[in-house]
Amino acid sequence: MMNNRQLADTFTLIANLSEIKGEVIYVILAYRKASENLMTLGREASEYWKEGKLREIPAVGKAISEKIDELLTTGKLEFLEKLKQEVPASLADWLQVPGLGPRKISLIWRTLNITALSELETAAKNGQLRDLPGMGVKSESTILEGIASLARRSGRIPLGRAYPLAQQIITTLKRVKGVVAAESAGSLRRMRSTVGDLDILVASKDSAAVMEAFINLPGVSRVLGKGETKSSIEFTDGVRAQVWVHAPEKFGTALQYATGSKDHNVQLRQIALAKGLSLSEHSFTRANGEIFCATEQEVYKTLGLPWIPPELREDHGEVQAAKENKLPNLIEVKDIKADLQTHSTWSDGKLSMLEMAQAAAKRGMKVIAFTDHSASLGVTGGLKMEDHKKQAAEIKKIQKQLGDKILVLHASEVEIKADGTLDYPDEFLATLDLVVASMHTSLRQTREKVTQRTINAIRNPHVDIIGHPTGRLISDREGADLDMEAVFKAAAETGVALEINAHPSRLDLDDRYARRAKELGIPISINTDSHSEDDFDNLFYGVAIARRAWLTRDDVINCWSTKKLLSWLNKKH
Ligand code: DGT
Ligand code: CA
Ligand code: ZN
Repeated sequence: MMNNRQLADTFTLIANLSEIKGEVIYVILAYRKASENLMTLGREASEYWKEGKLREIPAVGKAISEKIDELLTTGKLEFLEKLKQEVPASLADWLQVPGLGPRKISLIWRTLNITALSELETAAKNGQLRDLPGMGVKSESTILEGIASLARRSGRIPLGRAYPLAQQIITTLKRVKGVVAAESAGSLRRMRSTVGDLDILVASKDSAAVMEAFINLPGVSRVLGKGETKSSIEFTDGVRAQVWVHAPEKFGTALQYATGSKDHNVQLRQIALAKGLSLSEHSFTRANGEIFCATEQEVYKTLGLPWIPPELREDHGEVQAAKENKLPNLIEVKDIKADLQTHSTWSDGKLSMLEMAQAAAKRGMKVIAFTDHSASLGVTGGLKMEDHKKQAAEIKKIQKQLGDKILVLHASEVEIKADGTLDYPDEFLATLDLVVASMHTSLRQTREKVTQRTINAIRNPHVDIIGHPTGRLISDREGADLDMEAVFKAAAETGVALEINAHPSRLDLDDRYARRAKELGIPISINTDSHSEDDFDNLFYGVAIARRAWLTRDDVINCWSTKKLLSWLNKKH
């Protein structure tokens, strides 16, 4: 059965091939929109399908629901097979080349009869493109540059890399004369787990000075465009950034626009129109003049709405919630009082338990659980059962030194083995304060197997939390092909918590699953999975994902008082 990602990829492919074929734009946009919504859906489309409710998926109308139905029934799509006979599927990759649009692709393909990206590169190198209508030596070199930059750019940028880079850029730009404010915008400000590029907003009356500083940032390899309000650059590692400069009195409107998402902004413009206003990047306009907004608060206020936190601006119901004054009171970093997955030198961590506990206490934690790995994860120096006696004794010792600054829990990150059993027997698990169960191996098992493995762990009465449930590594590997709805069902029944692992290479659960879990009343646990002191700072990313999932303090067990947390753990054991 196809999962959401496979369905989304199919519709993106259809959109791309249709574009090269020359299909009308609104049809292409409909496919793209459906693909996007499938990617961000909290439940599998196949679940809606079983209930006969495909049309309830946003942006899925009659034509697309019929295609999903065919794909789920047969695993294939006649329409796509026909389309591929008209337009070879490998041409879709060409659209990724900067500077190459569908019309040129169609022209090159039809004239030279080439379909592979490597053939395109050869043709450009051999000077075969310059004589095609509308092209020249310049377009040849643009295409070659585009192919080279595509090779450097390996897809979207992980938030953990984009965020610190943007902070550096912002710090530099704030020092430029005349700059009143500088802030991130786009998907970065919305804290998506990956971003396409970095968008930065600057308030200044002297745009030229900002642009000059921007294109001269260290590590810039190319200037993609330089203008009065907007400039774009590419760094040597392929990361792209753009800056928008606006006068301080328009900063609110500009920031709101550049933060997006596009779909959120469409909603706002509709509200504006209903009030007889037109909202642009610069201002509101109405019959008798313009309204400028220096802050975002004023933009939303003009629309009769409370300010909406950027993490919610995905057109996932936030505008309606704002209208009804039902926006969630989103969780913040300072609400987190416990870190329930950390590692010490007892397994693969870099610091002793005492050092880790002190570092956590310094960051305001009241509870820390040491979840050193269990034995079967050999590479991490996992603990055998007998090792735990010694670890327990050391915990007792350091607890005396720490006093009531922070409570140390003796826990374990127990491996869910490939056969679905846990690494320690139940009698032993019962002796621990807390059990996190996770998978690190055999993630590519069939959906049935890997789902059953996770459910076994959830149904074990000693397991409290499932660590990084899907096992995805952002930009390295996809998560296991879990039947998430089945996992959620088991977790809801047993009251086991699911983790949002805050490490920026994981961010697992992601926001759409975390939101679905909340809907089903499943407790969430946000943990840093720290192996060193700096890792504790990753909490910020985990909380960002939780905010994108609409989570409040009450949804997250790490925010509870020590008393409530301990009584929850006791009840489970
Ligand atoms: P990304 O970079 O792919 O992760 O996604 P975003 O959301 O950062 O999108 P990007 O970088 O293409 O554009 C930055 C912002 O600019 C976006 O969040 C909203 C605004 N924007 C861009 N294109 C359009 C558009 O066609 N219409 C509207 N209303 N806003 C746009
Ligand atoms: Ca962006
Ligand atoms: Zn782990």
